[in-house]
Amino acid sequence: MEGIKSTNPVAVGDHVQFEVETKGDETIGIINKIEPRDNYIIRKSVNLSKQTHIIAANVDIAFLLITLNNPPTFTTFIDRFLVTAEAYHIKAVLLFNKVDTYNDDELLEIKYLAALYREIGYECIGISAETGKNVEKVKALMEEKVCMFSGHSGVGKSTLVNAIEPSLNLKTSEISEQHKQGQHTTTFAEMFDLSFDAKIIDTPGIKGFGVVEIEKEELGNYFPEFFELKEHCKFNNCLHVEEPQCVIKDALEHDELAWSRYKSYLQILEGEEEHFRKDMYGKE
Ligand SMILES: Nc1nc2c(ncn2[C@@H]2O[C@H](COP(=O)(O)OP(=O)(O)O)[C@@H](O)[C@H]2O)c(=O)[nH]1
Ligand SMILES: [Mg+2]
Ligand SMILES: [Zn+2]
Repeated sequence: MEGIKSTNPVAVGDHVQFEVETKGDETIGIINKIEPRDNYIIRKSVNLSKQTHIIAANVDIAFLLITLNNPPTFTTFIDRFLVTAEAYHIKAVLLFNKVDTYNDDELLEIKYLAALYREIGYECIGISAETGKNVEKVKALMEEKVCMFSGHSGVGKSTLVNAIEPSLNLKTSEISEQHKQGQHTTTFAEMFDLSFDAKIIDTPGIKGFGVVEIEKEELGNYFPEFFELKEHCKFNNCLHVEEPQCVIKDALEHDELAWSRYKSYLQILEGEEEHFRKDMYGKE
């Protein structure tokens, strides 16, 4: 990997070339080439600060499960997830789960949020992992893809995965049990083949998907609706904060952009790095 010092040369999701060798009655595969990765998700190694750990590679689609309450998912968390997905070049889809539990006001709030994110270009689906509502739509998006499911603890990831593939039931609970008991904080990911030509990468303990270092000047590029406008800012390196003749701030004033998105942008820009890390890589 160019420019990346990784503690693990091969990650879940890697495409490799290998040879098979037989010694006595033992057969082993020897990897001699890792194909270039479309993308990869990293975390900082706990001990070696300069090193990174590749959690997974070649992820096609990352779903974020969102609930309004029980537990609450704040827009800042959603936006950080989306920024990370953009930076990693992974397609992100928002799943508003537990729609069976919401009252009319809450359903309106979901509609508002879904409209906000659809406008930017993100696919949004209201689902119920419990009743099965729109689970078929999720499955349709997963076909032929390597998928990840993220979201706070309790949003319904396991329930959804079980609804998608009931035979995984035992496995997922076993994995999380193992992790609760494990002494090591090391996270390892596993890939599961589903019956309908899709794969799930399970990354226990990761609410979002890893961390990504973003330069201040780059950050606006990962808010697609800002990126679209920014060429019209007076300064081509405009950070959309104090600069005069900033198209992003004009658009906000005219309610053409969402303030919640700008708030998230400022938070990340102002470098609540620690907070960011805890958010995106908190232990469940
Ligand atoms: N009513 C309702 N409850 C749900 C839904 N999805 C998950 N739950 C419940 O939410 C709780 C947490 O779900 P779980 O799948 O363990 O969440 P995880 O921590 O993200 O894996 C469980 O009690 C589930 O039964 C849903 O769509 N509707
Ligand atoms: Mg779970
Ligand atoms: Zn600007």
